[in-house]
Amino acid sequence: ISQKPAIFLDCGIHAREWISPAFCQWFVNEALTTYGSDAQMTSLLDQMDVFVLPLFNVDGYHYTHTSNRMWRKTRSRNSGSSCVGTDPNRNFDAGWCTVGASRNPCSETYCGASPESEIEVKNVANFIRQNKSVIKAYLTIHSYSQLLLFPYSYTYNLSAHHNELMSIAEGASSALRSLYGTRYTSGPGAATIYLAAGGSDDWSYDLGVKYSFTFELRDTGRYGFLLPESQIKPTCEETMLAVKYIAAHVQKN
Ligand code: ING
Ligand code: ZN
Repeated sequence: ISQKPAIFLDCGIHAREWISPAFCQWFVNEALTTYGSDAQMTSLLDQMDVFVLPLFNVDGYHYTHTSNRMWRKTRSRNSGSSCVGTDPNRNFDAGWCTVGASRNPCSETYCGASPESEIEVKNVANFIRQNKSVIKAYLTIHSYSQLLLFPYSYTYNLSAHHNELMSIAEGASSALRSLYGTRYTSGPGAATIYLAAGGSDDWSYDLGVKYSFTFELRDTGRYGFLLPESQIKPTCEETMLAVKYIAAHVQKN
């Protein structure tokens, strides 16, 4: 039980986005091996807790290793349909299933039978609700497209903290670019990628977690979800700089 302010970080919401769980594992290793030597990591972990969910969609991720590398959704059964799975990033209770999501269980963006119908979504939402007094930031890692997104995705309306979130996203993108020159675009989800309801960052933001961001890691489409092994380490290294930039901002606020 923690009294420190906290950051919640999740990876692997979508099964085929393999660079994402790689990043959470990298983050935990960096935290454990640079605490005490890296000044920023030491100060961050002295002052804050970081809750890391290294693999949100365990069943889907497993399925991408055994049966279908391009699987996106969960693997839950849908009553009345032979199609399997719900899109966990359409299943949060944020404008649920109003735009950019489908009521068809066979769709890749199926929103589910009801908000939080997926056990993975329900449990993450419960954890964040139960700890909302300490959780100051929610970071979720996807791929691909090299974007740093923040609310809203379910509406074109700008969030109440749009200017602050945009400035943090641009600072984090600059920090990321400083290592290998990888260019990211920052902005609210709806205008930057597409309108889509039921996403986790919109839900956490509306719950009161002001610093809610969705990362879309490398690349921009040459390899897409099939990012070569040679890019895992540089992608994780540059992403760490952006995550640490956001954490530093959260720490001083
Ligand atoms: N992109 C996200 C998706 O779930 C997104 C984009 C972010 C939508 C935030 C809604 C909210 O479609 C990927 N690649 O999954
Ligand atoms: Zn995704």
